[in-house]
Amino acid sequence: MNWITAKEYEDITYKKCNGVARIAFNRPEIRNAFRPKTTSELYDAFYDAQEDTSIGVILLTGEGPSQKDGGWAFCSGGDQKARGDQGYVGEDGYHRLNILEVQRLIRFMPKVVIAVVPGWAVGGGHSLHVVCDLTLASEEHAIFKQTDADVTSFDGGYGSAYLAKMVGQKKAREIFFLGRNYSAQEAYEMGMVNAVIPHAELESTAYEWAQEILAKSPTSIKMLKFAMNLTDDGMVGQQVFAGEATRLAYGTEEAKEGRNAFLEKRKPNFGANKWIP
Ligand code: S0N
Repeated sequence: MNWITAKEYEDITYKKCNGVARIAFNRPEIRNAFRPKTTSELYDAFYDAQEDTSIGVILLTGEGPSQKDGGWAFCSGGDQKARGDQGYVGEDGYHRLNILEVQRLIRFMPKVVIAVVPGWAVGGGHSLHVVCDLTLASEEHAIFKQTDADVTSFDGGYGSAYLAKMVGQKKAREIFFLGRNYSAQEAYEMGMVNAVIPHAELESTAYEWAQEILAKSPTSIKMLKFAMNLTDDGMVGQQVFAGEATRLAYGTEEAKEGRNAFLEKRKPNFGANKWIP
């Protein structure tokens, strides 16, 4: 793997290699907690990866270990030090919840996002792994935990309701109501982790999974992701799926005739066999 830095940021790292983008939280001393600046940077990097036609898979992970104590983290959620009396305060002084915009970008982007969890996935960090398409976890260091109910947060969308679809209602309520620690193996058995990987092989395995996906049909992968999202995303899910169907329809002879007829100020002739069953 020959990762090339795609853009320099303060709170995250962003690299690319052979069709794969790697976005990593880079505040290991505080278990990769995010502040409004972090989420703005995340949004920017994810948007770049979405728009880059050479990229098909994005790995979301956390840099580490902490120089202070050697601890590993994917992300420990909202930075409690950046949280004022009214919420998370950005450098501009405004209170923001823009991690939810990052969640939506991950959810709706026509590419596969893999959470690569090298350590703690906690609070809003846990919600992020839930919203990713796949999760790979470090056998030795990954720990999954929901502290929302300890610090008066409540991710009422993908982090909880979608989690319940993934692991079942009783288990999701246990995760949120008790806030216990779960190992990678326990998370795998619950159905919220795809594979438990020895820590030293985590990154290379994630890259291999990405390469396997990259060998598939991009259109199939995109339509499958949107189809699987659709039933849980309501009208927005339908809109995203139908938007891609429209894009495909534009490439047909029928669509070209519709456009040409309008431009030539004549009635369209869609041909004798227009109502294909
Ligand atoms: C991650 C935990 C379990 C790790 O424990 P461990 O290994 O014992 O390490 P510590 O000694 O506790 O931590 C090491 C250093 O890191 C700092 N630190 C850790 N996490 C954070 C954090 N989230 N914010 C700020 N600092 C953090 C520690 O303070 C320590 O530093 P020093 O040595 O200087 O003291 C454990 O650390 C832990 O439980 N962390 C807190 C987890 C947490 O409660 N996170 C917030 C949960 N809520 C959210 O994430 C909501 C986020 C959000 O924006 C959102 C999302 C969706 C919808 C709504 C919202 C909303 O805004 O509410």
